[in-house]
Amino acid sequence: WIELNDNDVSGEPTACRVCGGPVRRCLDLGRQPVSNAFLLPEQIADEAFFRLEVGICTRCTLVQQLDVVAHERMFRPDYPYRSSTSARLRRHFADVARTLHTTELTGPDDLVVEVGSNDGIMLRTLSDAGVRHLGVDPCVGAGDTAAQGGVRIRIDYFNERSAAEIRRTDGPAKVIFSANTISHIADLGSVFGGVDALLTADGVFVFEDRYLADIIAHTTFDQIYDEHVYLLAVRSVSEVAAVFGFELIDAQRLGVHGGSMRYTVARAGARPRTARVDQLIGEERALGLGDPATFAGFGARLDVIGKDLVALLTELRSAGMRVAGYGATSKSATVTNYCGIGTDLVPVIYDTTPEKQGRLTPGAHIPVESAARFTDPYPDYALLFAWNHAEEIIEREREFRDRGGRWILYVPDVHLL
Ligand code: DWN
Ligand code: ZN
Repeated sequence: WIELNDNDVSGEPTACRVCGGPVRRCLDLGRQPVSNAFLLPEQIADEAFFRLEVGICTRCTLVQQLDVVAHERMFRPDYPYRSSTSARLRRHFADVARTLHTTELTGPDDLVVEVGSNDGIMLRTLSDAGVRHLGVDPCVGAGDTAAQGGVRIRIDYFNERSAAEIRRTDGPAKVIFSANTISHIADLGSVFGGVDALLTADGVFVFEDRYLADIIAHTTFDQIYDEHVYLLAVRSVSEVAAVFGFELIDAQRLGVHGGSMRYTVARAGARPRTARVDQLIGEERALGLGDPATFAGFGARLDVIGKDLVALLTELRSAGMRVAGYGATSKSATVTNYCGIGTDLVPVIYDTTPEKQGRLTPGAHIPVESAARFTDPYPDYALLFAWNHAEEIIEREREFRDRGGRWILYVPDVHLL
């Protein structure tokens, strides 16, 4: 294996990436691979790793990784993740589209731009409704799928440059939307610079992301991997927006991905701020979210999960049980590599994504096979790495349990279903 060198990681910040305040290091998840770089066996020798460490800015409370993998290495043309594999997410984003349409995109010519539009899961609904739109995403494969679904796509990173070009060709955007992408962009100045270049005077920048309070409450430590440069919360988003001349005017909790938040940002002073923002900031203060000590407890809990999981898998192996993984998620990279789980404990992971099948998981090198083969024959135990889709997967695979199979979950603690 090779270490990412200085060209690939941006180095340990001595100061907050956004406000310049002091960053206190609080969590070390060790040597980790690029979480969506699924490999062919001949690529193992060139696999790159980085140190996954998290710190918190004691000034603006922004939780951030210390070493950041270059975005070109993570969001390559063949980036395999597809949002539309989940029925729940398809419903969620159709709802998002309808809400934006009825509340913000009310003019006949209003433009919506999505940052990180993936396979068009959200824009598809707005395209069908005849709304002017553009998806911006650097990943060609996902973009092609979106385009086939009738979504207008620009294969590109979103930043000041691309945003200014879009403004020239398409005019200003009434809404800039993004889901699970803003936390993936280390240079938040380039994001807000792009929003500044593209948004109308009274437009909104709406984005969803995993919520730090839920990550801490449920010890979902596997939400920490290379792509999640930031673990966002209401207070930190409010501070970040202010640094760039914007204001967080609303925040709304969401159930997806184990607990998320929808942030609505406007130009400073352009729109009234709801009472919900300050209320949530107060709740975060009470939870100690801005306090480095909170992460010490989190680190201790995740260590217990890791040890319990390895102990259970080892015990099952000794008992001659057949164990398989389900869902070759990005999150599974953190779990397998942090806990040292390889093919000896989990010989295969089943997944519905064709782009991942026939490849090996990053770092742990567990083969990924089609989810259609899960039944052939059923394992005795299935370790559910896609726990955020538990309801829909357990329902679809109900025959597994009917025949005596058991699901292993590891958040908020190791348990069987
Ligand atoms: O933020 C991110 C989120 C939104 O998506 C990205 N950084 C990357 C990605 O994270 P992830 O890989 O952890 O996402 P999921 O949604 O937990 O991935 C689910 C995986 O499980 C996919 O590979 C598809 C697979 N799957 C399956 O095999 N059967 C999913 C469903 C719903 C199924 O029924
Ligand atoms: Zn800061």
